[in-house]
Amino acid sequence: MFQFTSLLAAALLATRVAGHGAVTSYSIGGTTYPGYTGFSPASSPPTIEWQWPDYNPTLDPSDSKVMCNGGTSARLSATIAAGSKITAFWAQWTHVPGSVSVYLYKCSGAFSSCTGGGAGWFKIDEAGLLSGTMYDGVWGLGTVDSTKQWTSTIPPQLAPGNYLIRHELIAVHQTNTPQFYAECAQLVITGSGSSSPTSEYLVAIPGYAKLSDANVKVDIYSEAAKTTTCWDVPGPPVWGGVSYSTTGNCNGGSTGSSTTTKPASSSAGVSTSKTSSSTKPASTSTSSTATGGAAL
Ligand SMILES: [Cu+2]
Repeated sequence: MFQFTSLLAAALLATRVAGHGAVTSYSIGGTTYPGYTGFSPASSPPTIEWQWPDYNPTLDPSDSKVMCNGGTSARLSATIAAGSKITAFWAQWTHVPGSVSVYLYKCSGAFSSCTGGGAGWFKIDEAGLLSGTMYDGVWGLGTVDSTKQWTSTIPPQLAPGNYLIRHELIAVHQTNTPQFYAECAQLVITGSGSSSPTSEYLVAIPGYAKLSDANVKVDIYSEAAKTTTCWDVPGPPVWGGVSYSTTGNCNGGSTGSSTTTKPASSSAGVSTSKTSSSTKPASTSTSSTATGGAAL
């Protein structure tokens, strides 16, 4: 018994160490951009990725670490054309139930002064419960587990500028204890687009989700989960996404949409001027910024 217990403890410890992960590199147009590889922050070699202190999950989305895993700034940036693909790589990952989300944040100026603060984050890609039930269905996070990578397309209509990109994995294998893993990198997005998301797509991180939210604190081993076939990925609805899947979302995100693919030319939520407010999804109940509506 003692031996079994010791082995179990050792196994659990190993799982704890090996079970986590973080984005460790990026690829754009065939060029690999090394990221940070962990546990010993170093300024050399410089990277495009904000250096994070450890692989450990953030357990409360109100923790500031949830934004970029505690990272601050980076010395480099990568250039990518709007409409192009970026792939993030995880050196290790083991969790299957949960989601992948990808966010952007437009810096108002230089990266050195870009903190990611305020309601400026918007989601461009996500994959949650793709089919089946929460108990034993197919999860977007399973793709990261099996391939150790995730590819997204920068919305082609997006206005150029300096942006942060944030890859967020939310692992829900632990009962009522979601684990958030997010890392950020610096992108110079080029192109001739002139669009940016309207306010209902913009969130502050932290602030975008609460631990008490029904879609955040979940028990995938409950009896109810065995018959639950949808789950809303935490955070705002996807803006300007290309070929992302809302299959398995209870409400197609929070937009009420049930489409599985949004065309690149979709005008939903697109704003080319600060006064545009006519394209809000019908189910959005938040008030406009003009009337003091609080950011999510
Ligand atoms: Cu883990």
